[in-house]
Amino acid sequence: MADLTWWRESRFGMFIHWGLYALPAGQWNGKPVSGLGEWVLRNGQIPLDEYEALAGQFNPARFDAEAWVALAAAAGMKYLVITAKHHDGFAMYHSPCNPFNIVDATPFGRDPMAELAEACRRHGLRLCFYYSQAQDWHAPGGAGHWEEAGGTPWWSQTVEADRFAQYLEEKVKPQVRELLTQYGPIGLIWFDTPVVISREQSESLGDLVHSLQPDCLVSGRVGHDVGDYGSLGDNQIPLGPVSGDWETPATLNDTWGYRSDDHHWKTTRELLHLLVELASKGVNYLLNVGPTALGEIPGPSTELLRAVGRWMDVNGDAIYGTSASPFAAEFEWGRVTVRGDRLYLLVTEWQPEIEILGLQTPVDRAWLLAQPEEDLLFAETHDFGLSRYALRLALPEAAPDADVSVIALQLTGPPEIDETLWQRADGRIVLPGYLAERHVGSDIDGALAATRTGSLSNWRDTRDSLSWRFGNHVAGKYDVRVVLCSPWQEKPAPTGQTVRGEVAGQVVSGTLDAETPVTSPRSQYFPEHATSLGSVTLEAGADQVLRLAAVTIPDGAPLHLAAVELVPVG
Ligand code: JFZ
Repeated sequence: MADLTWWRESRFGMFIHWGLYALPAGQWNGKPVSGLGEWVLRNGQIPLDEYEALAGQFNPARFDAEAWVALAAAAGMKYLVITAKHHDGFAMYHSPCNPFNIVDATPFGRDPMAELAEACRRHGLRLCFYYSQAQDWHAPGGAGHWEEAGGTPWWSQTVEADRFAQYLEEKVKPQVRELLTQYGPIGLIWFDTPVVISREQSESLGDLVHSLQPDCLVSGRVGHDVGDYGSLGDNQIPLGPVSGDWETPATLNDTWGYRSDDHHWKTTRELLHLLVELASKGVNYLLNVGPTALGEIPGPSTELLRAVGRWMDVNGDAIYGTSASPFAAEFEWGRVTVRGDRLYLLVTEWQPEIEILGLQTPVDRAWLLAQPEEDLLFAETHDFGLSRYALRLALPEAAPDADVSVIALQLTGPPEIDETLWQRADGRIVLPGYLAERHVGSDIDGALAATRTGSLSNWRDTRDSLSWRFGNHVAGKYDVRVVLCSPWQEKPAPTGQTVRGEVAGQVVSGTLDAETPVTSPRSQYFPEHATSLGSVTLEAGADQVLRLAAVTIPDGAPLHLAAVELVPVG
């Protein structure tokens, strides 16, 4: 097993999608080509010889490895993953085994990877390579190659098994060998889109990497869960903390490779929230830039990364080397990370006072990372009746950072946490899907499942049900709301299921719909909708139980549950 220490401690890396596709930049014959920039060959159905001819025009005279790596370093990124070969099959490095490469086929004639390797050494970043092992639209035998797909639709990724095996031996393995022998130590190989690859083939690629460089990591997208760590979906934020080692690749706008008409840039605030959100769930953030055909990282990307870097200069301690929040639930004021005896509170919603529930370890000292000399005032209380631990921190009037301000808490030892889901300071009781106890009464096939990303999905069988234990310190009337989340980026969750909730001897029920969007969903890419089932009246208690059963689940409309929430009424 490869050593993941450096990768875990890094938490933040730069992704670079750079290739011939930066020349058409999302256009072909003057017309925009829908979809991802680096997919222009396929999405634009460009004849191979015309695409090959782009190499003759590729001359990124402004390419400056030092500038790229200095930018990554200034942003606080610790590793850099660059497309050595994307699905178009073009090697962006000097590949002696295959002439379709930047040194042999372009007027540029330089090897950018050699220059990047040097710059990375100077700045102490790990150089890593993206390599499309299965899809290769240019090499005979590669998945998605025109001729291989002959007769089938142009987007098909089929290929005959023995031709694919030959391509693996003749192109992929020799090129992976080149990448791991020409540039010194490589941090990881980011394989992608395994599509047609067999388990055996994935394993043999992993073995090849480890045999050449035992410390080089292999990304999960090599296929069949063979990698050293997992890759979440693009831009994906898991609903809860993940176990194991995961990374989310993410874009600054909507495209990986350079696309001249994509101006949909995220804001610095959005980027910092993503970074913080992912760190609080124990996930690495691999943030992409798409340099132009001249070799420049677009201006808006540079500015955004510099802004993130300014935040990291002050607050990096709350990110590097930390682990996911040790708390079961999330807090309404922000997110948490931990390193040893120190908790970091990453406050996104600044307020005069914040409350942390469930921390049983005493606090020694609290301060803002932006003002390390000044102590913050805090009070620890323990309600013996309810056995509820609360830590309250008084915050200065002005947030030190408009986007995310970080409070460090030095504890007397590693944090010990009471896992009860406590009613929050804002009065809400939030019961996340991923923390539900599952009662599976159906055949295992149809059973509801918690996905690796923490959401509870694919609840298809009315014999299954859920329950949560929770505590509330305020007696009163609560509206019971069921929140569905999109199972996949931007597609709304199916609705029309009838569910029944039971708490403290009271029953509420209703049919779920998509009429009321949640204004602050747990993830900005996965829309959520809340349906009210009616209200219940609760005494205060530390041992409440809410059960959720499904009365009807229409065909094709499994439940994808983000949470059940009890919201105080009146
Ligand atoms: C792949 C590539 O096809 C794409 O061009 C880009 O390089 C991206 C980083 O990776 O696309 C994917 C692969 C997997 C998912 C989404 C897009 N996924 O699992 O969500």
